Amino acid sequence: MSLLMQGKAINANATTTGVSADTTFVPSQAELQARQRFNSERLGIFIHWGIYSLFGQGEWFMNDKNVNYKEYAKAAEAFYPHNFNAEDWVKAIKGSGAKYICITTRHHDGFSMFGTKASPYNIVDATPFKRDIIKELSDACHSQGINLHFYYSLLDWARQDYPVGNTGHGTGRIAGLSDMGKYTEFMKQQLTELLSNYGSIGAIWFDGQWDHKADEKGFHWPLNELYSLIHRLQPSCLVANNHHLSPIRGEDIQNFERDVPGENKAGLSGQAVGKLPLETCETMNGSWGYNCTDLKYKSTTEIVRLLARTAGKGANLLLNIGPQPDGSLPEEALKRLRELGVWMKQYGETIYDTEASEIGEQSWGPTTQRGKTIYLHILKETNGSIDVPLKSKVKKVYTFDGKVPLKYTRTKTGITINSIVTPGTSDAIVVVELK
Ligand code: JFZ
Repeated sequence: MSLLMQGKAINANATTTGVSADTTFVPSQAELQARQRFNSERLGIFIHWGIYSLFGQGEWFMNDKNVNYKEYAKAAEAFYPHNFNAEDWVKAIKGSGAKYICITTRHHDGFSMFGTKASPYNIVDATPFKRDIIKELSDACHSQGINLHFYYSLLDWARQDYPVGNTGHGTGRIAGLSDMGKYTEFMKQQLTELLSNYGSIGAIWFDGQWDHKADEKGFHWPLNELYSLIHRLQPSCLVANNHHLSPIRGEDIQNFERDVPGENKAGLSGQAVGKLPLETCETMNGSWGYNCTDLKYKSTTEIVRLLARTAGKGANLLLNIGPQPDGSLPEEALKRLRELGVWMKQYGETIYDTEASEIGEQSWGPTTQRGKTIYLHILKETNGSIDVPLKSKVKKVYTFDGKVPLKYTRTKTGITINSIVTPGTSDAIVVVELK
C-alpha cells in the first residue's frame, strides 16, 4: 500500500486489538433514528485541520519526520489562522449540497483544536489565536442547519500516558511512562467536553485503533467505556470507528477508507460489507491535512462519479478538505464545492435518501433507488444502448434531464434501453419507474 499522505505504511489488515464487544448493547430509539437520518444524507465534508497545516506536509508529518513532540509543539505558538471564518466555511460547504461536516478535534499529533480542560496543549491555551474554532464552527453549523461530527484520534504521538503502538516511535516519548488508565480518563474527559459544550453532535468518528495489534499482551482499548459514555451523554450521537474491520456492538456506522464499500483498491478495506449505515471517506486531492506540494485535485466530474458510485452501494461519501494555515479553505477545494453544489441542486434527487437498487453496479455505472423509482447513473460512454438486468416489471423509462421517454425492449434478464446519449456529461441519468 502506498498512500501519499504518510510515509510509513502500517499493516491495515491486522485484526482488531484487545477489544471486547459489549454483547448486551441495544441501540436506543434516538440512535436508530439518527442512523436513518445519517443514511439519507449521502454527502458530508471531512475537515483535517490542526497545527500540522503550518508544516504543509499533511497530518502525519510528525511521525514521518520523527519530530520530537516538544519541538513540534513550537508550531502551536505560531498558530494564528487570522482568515478563519466559521460562517464562511459552513456556507461554502453547505453550498456543495453536503449535509454534515466531520472535523478533526484532535488528531494523532495530540493537539486539541478545541478549548479543553484536560490538557493545556490546545488551541485556546497554547496558541496566540486563543479562539475555540470548534465552538465557532459548531455555532455556525447549528445556525446554518448542517450536522456536525467530530473526528477523535484514539492514539497520541505526544502524550506520555498513551502506550506507544505501531507508529510515532520517533517523537520522543519515553517508554515505561505509559498509563492506559490515565489516558482513558483523559479521553473520557475530552469526549465529555465535546458532547457537552458544542450542542448536538451527529457522530464521533474514532481513528487510530490500528495502532495496536490484536494479540498485543496487556493492551486493551476501552471502547465499551467510550461508546457507552457517548450514548449516555447524547443518545442520538452516532459512533463510527475507522478501524478497517467489521463493526462491533456500540458502533453505528461502518467506515471505508478511500474505497467504495466492497472494493479494496487502497488496501485498507478488506472487511465484509455489513448492515449498518456505510460511509466512504476520500480526499479531494491525495492528502488529508494541508499539503503544499499536493495540487493534484480530482476533477468535479471524478467526484460526482465517486458520489454516484458510493450512493449506488448505499453509502455516504465523506469528502475531505485540508484547510490552509491561515484558516481559509484552498481555492481549488472551494471551486469543487461550488461545482458539486450546482450538480447536487439539479441531480440531488437521484442521490439523497436513496438506497442501493436491485440492479447494483453495471459495466456502464451504478444505480440508486427510492421506492419504485430507479436511477441509472451512466458514467461510461455507451454505444447508444445499455442492458439492465431487472426482475421487476417496468412502467416507464425516461431521461432525468427533460423527462424524454426512452424506448426499451424486454430481454431474458431484464431490459435493453436504446437511444442513450452520454457524451459531455459527468453522469447521464436515466429513470426507470417500476410497476
Ligand atoms: C487514518 C489517519 O491515520 C489519517 O491521518 C486520516 O485521518 C485518515 C482519515 O484516517 O488513515 C489511516 C489509518 C490507518 C492506515 C492508513 C491510513 N493504515 O493502517 O495503514
